[in-house]
Order: sequence, then structure tokens, then C-alpha cells
Amino acid sequence: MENREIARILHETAELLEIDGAIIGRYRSYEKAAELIYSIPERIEELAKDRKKLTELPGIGDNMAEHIDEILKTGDYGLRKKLLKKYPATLLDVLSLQGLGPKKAAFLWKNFKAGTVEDVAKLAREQKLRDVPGFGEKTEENILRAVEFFKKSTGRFRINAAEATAEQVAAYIQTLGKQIASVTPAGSLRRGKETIGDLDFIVIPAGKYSQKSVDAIFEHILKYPPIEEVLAHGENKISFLLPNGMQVDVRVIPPESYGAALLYFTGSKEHNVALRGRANAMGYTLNEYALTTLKSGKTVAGKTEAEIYAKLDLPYIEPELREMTGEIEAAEAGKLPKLITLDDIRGDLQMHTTASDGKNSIEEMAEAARDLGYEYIALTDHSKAVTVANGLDEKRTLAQIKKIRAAEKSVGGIRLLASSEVDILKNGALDLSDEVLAQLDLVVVSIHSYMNLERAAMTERILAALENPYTQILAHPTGRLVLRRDPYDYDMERVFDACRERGVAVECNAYPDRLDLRDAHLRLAKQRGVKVVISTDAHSTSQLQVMKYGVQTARRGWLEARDVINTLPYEKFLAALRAKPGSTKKDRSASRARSQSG
Ligand code: DGT
Ligand code: CA
Ligand code: CA
Ligand code: ZN
Repeated sequence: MENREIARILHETAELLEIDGAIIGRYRSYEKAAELIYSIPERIEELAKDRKKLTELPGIGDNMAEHIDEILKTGDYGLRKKLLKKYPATLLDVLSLQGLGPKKAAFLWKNFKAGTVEDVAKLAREQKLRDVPGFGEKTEENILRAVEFFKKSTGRFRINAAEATAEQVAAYIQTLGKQIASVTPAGSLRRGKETIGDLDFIVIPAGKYSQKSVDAIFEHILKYPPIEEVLAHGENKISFLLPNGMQVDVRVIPPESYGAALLYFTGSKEHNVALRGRANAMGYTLNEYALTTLKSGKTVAGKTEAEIYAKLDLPYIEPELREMTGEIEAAEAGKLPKLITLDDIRGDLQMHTTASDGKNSIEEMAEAARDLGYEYIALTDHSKAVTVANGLDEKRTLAQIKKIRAAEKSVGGIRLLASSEVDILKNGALDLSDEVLAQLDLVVVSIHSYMNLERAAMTERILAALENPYTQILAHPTGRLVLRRDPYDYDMERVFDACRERGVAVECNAYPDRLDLRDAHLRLAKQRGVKVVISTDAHSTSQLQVMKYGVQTARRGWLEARDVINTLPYEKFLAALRAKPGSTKKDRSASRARSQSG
């Protein structure tokens, strides 16, 4: 069982308990355990084999360890089930509405019998809540916005979850061995979208293609143990549902149609429609089997995507660009970007260590990054305002700088930038004194509190942070959490213009729950001439691997290596950063080089 699933059960128990009016300490302990389990890299299922290891985790006592055991054994939790007899399961959806909270949800349930998202939306639409104490017109608006978000996000999965499931399914299909020539994921996963509705696979049988070879593959797939339900079983298509609610569509295709099928099932639908229109205008038909002439039905291409694009007089268009946001025009004009790749990345500029809320030491992070082939990294523990993450005050920051300098010598083979993820306070001031900021090699700033400020106030707050001459990178600039939290509201164009004028870079945070900036915003940043960095925000060595999601998102934002400054070698990267007060760019990299060697 995945940590995520255990955390969800505990979290739902906490919310149901709060609805039930439990004493505060009780639901808090479930909530705290859920948060911990969601965030740690170790697998709870492994730890639970040794009770002592489980209870060594902060906030997990003997009782909670019992509950976790029960969840691992039964896949559910008795108290949660009991509460769900008392309240409808749809109340969990209501509880997941942003900003509603268990108190208000409980109130609506008790007083209006509103047990579904639609019930709650109806109350807000019919303006039945504006005169209710504790609610009001503003709450009605917020509820309606939250309902929209809920509808958009249900039934979708974050890319890392989709990718993990896709790898398992593909590996299973491959176990049929030499009867399979290839298994290729298509759909939104191949386009690198941040959320995935369902998984699409193209399977090519080895040897001669026949209904018999297709049926043999389906027979094998139907034996995949996790399958909950088979949704469709056609001649060359099968669809099934997995226990996590993910749907999988598999098509078995003859090898000569591989390119046409891959093109078709990669999408997007809009891109396909445009290609088909183009094909028709050129005297062809395009479907999932081939590109053929309209007149005689003769196949002109189908084996690869590239040959189909070529016959349509277009260069190959990368899957991440196939969203009908100008890629066909750019392709016609020979102006497609040469998209950045993971190999282009030479450094990672946001990560946490045990000094704040990370799981590994400076040395461990540095060694892991060096093993990934990076030339430099920035160690960016939180600053003091982020108390939940054990943020560092000025004194601890200075000590941390010393440790980072020492680690650079002891680890070797990688440059370590002494940095901090400095919190932007409510008024836009930075959470560390200028004297300490001056000591850092790199100043990354970001928001972790007061995320609901009005648009004007939020804009001013961020602009104020950019005014600070030490600010060099604006991290996770919108604060959104994929499928969980909307971005904060501010004037992004003004902020980007200020970034360009000051030379501040914006971050694409590669962590799959964030992916912030997202694709469209990255494209806007590029158009506005703003420098970009891609960083992982890793809280453990294994999380350094999430860089690929950031790169994929940057590709969806049309970025090239030259748009992203952590593709630069060390010295050039330093020179591309905003210059610190009192130093020309040249001085700075020279003095930094001196302090390294001396
Ligand atoms: P998702 O699953 O919601 O994240 O998004 P996709 O893009 O994977 O969409 P999906 O799974 O419905 O279909 C996969 C691809 O197959 C889609 O991107 C384009 C193609 N496709 C599916 N249905 C149609 C259709 O009715 N017309 C056309 N032109 N293409 C389709
Ligand atoms: Ca799909
Ligand atoms: Ca599909
Ligand atoms: Zn953190």
C-alpha cells in the first residue's frame, strides 16, 4: 500500500471526526499522522514491519501505529467506516472543497442536509447562505469557485502517479515476452501534461499481425491481477479500471500503422483535427492506421510519426507542443523551438536538508546530485518564518553557510551554493536581514503564508520582494498545488516585467505537486524576456529525480536550453544571476571563485 493511500484514509478519518464534533486532540493526531506519512520518502509498509521504527516517527504513538497496522492489513480503517455509516460518503467531497472546512461543512449538513458538492453549490447559487452567520456573499462566491475547481480536478491524476502506474502496466504487458514488439504510452502522459485523465497504450505484436496475435495479448492483459473491472473489450481495444480509479486503454496495432496510431492516440484531439484538415486539403486522409491518398486509397505514410509529418510538409512536432497553441503555424514557418532536455540541466537550485524539513544532510544531497552528473547545486533550507518546517534564523543561517562551504570541500566534484529559501513576509519584506542575505551565494524567495490576499495587495507584496536588491530567484511563483490549490491572485504581467527589469529569475518548481510556474506561465515568462530556472525542491535525495517533470513542463512552455539559466556552466550561471549590491558581475564570480579555492 502506498503512503499516499494510507495518508488519505487517515486524513478522511480526521475530517469525519471533526464533522462529528470530536475533541480537538483526537482529529489533530490523525491529521498530523496523515501529513507526515504523505511527506516522508520511506515506505510506511516497510517501516511497519518493525513497530519500533514506526513509533520513532514524530507524532506516531502506539495507538496510531495500531491504526496504521489495521489499514495495512485490511485496506481500510474501522473508525472511518463507522463514521461513514453516520454520514454520506459524498460529504468527503464536500470537505475537499477549498476553503470550506469541516465546521462549515458540518453546519451545512446539519442545517440544510447538504451532503453533496451539488447540494452545496445549489445553496450558494440560490443565495441561501449570504444571511447565514459565519457565511455571507463572499463565502458564496468562494464556494462556487471551489466547486468549479472540484469539477475540473476530479477523476484526474498527478503526472508522477500516472507515470508510476503506466510503468507497472507496461512492465506487466511486456512479461508476455517475445510475442510483444513494443508497448508505448500515448495520450496526455506522452504530451507531459501535469494531470492525466486516463492511460493510453499502443502495443505492437511481434511477428505477423493477426486477430489471433491480438487476442493472445488481450488474454494476457486480462490476467493482470490489479484489474478491478473491464470496461470495454473490442477487436483491437481493451479498457479496464485499476483500484486507484485509473482507467487504462490499450490498442493493439499492426506495425505498419505504428506512427499513425501513435500520432492519433497521443493527441491532443485539437492537434489531430488540424492535421486531418491539413491532410484533406492536400488530397490525403489521415486516420489511426495510415495517411492515404483520397483518390486511390494508397498508403503514403504510417510507420512513423515523422514520415507522416513530412508528407504533410511539416517538420516533426514534439508531443509536448501538440496542444494547438500555435505549433502548426510555427512548424510551417520553420520556427519550432529546439526544446530543452533533461541532459541540458547542469544544476539544481532548490533543495532542503535536515537543517529545516529535508530528510538528508548537505553531504548526502551533494553526493546524490554529483552522481546525477550536476556541476552545482544550491542548498536552500527554509528561513525562520516557516516554523512548521523548522526554518533557520540569521544565526543558524550563518552556521549553515559555514557547513555548506565545508561540505563543498569534503564532498568534492560539485560546487555548492550556500543559499536559503527566504520567506516573503506578508508585507513583502524578506525574512532574513540584509547582512545575512549578503553572505549567501544565492537568494531564493517564496511565499508560504497569507496566500489569500487581495489581488492588489498580493501584487504589491511580490513587487516589494523583488525590490530587495538581494532577491535573485522567485520560487514557486504562483503557490498553486496541482489538483489541490489554485494559484494566488496577482498581476503576473507586472511581476514578470519587474523580474525582467531587476534581472530576477522565475522558478519552474519541478515537484509534481507544484509544477509552478506551469506550462502557459513559462511561455509567458519567455515572451516577456524573464530568465527561468528549473529546480526540484527536493526534500530527500530520491526527490532529486523529479527534475524530469520540470523539464517536461518547460518543454510544454516552449522553452529552449538557452531560456533556462541552470543549463549554463557554473561561471556563466553565476554571471547570469542578478548581480548582488556592491559588486559587478565580474567581481562576483571572481570573488566567489577565490573564496572557493582559498
Ligand atoms: P486525458 O486522458 O484526459 O488526460 O487526455 P488525453 O489527451 O489522453 O485524451 P484521451 O485519453 O481521451 O484520448 C487520447 C488521445 O486519443 C487524444 O489525445 C486524441 C485521441 N482521441 C481520442 N478520442 C478522439 C476523438 O474522438 N477524436 C479525435 N480526433 N481524437 C481522439
Ligand atoms: Ca488519456
Ligand atoms: Ca483514453
Ligand atoms: Zn520545504
